[in-house]
Amino acid sequence: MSSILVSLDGGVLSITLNRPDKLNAFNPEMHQLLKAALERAREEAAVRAVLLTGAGKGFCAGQDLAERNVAPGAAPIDLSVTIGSYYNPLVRRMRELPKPIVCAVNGVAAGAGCNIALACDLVLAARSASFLQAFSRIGLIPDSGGTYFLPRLAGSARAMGLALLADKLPAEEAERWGLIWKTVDDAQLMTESLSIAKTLSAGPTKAYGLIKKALYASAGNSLDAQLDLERDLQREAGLSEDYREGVAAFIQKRKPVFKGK
Ligand code: T3D
Repeated sequence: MSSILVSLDGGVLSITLNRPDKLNAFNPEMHQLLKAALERAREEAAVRAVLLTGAGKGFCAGQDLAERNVAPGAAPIDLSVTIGSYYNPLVRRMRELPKPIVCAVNGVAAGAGCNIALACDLVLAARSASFLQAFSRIGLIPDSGGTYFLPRLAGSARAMGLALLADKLPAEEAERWGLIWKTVDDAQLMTESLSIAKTLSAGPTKAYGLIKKALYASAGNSLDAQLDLERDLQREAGLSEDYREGVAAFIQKRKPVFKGK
């Protein structure tokens, strides 16, 4: 069975992390297949939204630690190699994808698994799910963007508490803290996440890509720089067929039919 399941249905590319016995922990094969799925999402015009979730009871437990169990006396593993070749490119690929990524967190999201969820554009979580910066439990620091996302989403006091104490944060608290978009009943998670992904897949895809660009740039920009960026990106949006259609539909008092162009 493949460690990543991929299916395209009506503009939504569903990607399921599929190592349920390991709580979908990452190994190199899973990284490579996830990379291929996200490249497909970028290249294929038929893909207009992505839905990311995990198989089984967990979302993702980060790095597969069975691959990090070094024998006494053996040389340590240089973690910058996997961070540089797998985790960082993954987070960049997700943030730079010019199409929305909806994440359905179906269970515990721990370590890099937590931060990969936070790197998605709209995060829904099952009420029973939880978020865990597990890193300090094993003597590491948050990676995969954790030290960037946490203070920006939840503020530095909460970011520090999550990173130092490595306590499980229940989904409802994650929602209250502004880490995620929404918590839903477990039984509703996939229906609701898919419905949001389907809505997005029928939307103005180019504008969504530009919205991602603008909002993700804002954390590092001054107001002046952000206003300039908005001007430039709005120019691009204004040249799209979907903008033309949006205005025409408004004037004609009908629903717009966006084509993602
Ligand atoms: O190394 C690098 O390349 C650098 C990058 C690092 C990125 C990272 O993600 S570092 C952080 C790695 N992840 C963790 O430290 C989390 C480890 N897992 C846990 O702490 C717990 O599993 C959870 C708190 C997430 C969930 O606990 P619980 O009690 O619900 O489940 P469990 O019983 O611990 O796990 C179920 C099974 O999944 C279990 O296998 P078993 O005993 O039934 O055969 C467990 O060993 C396995 N599992 C869970 N997490 C991992 C894992 N196996 C390998 N690697 C894991 N990360």
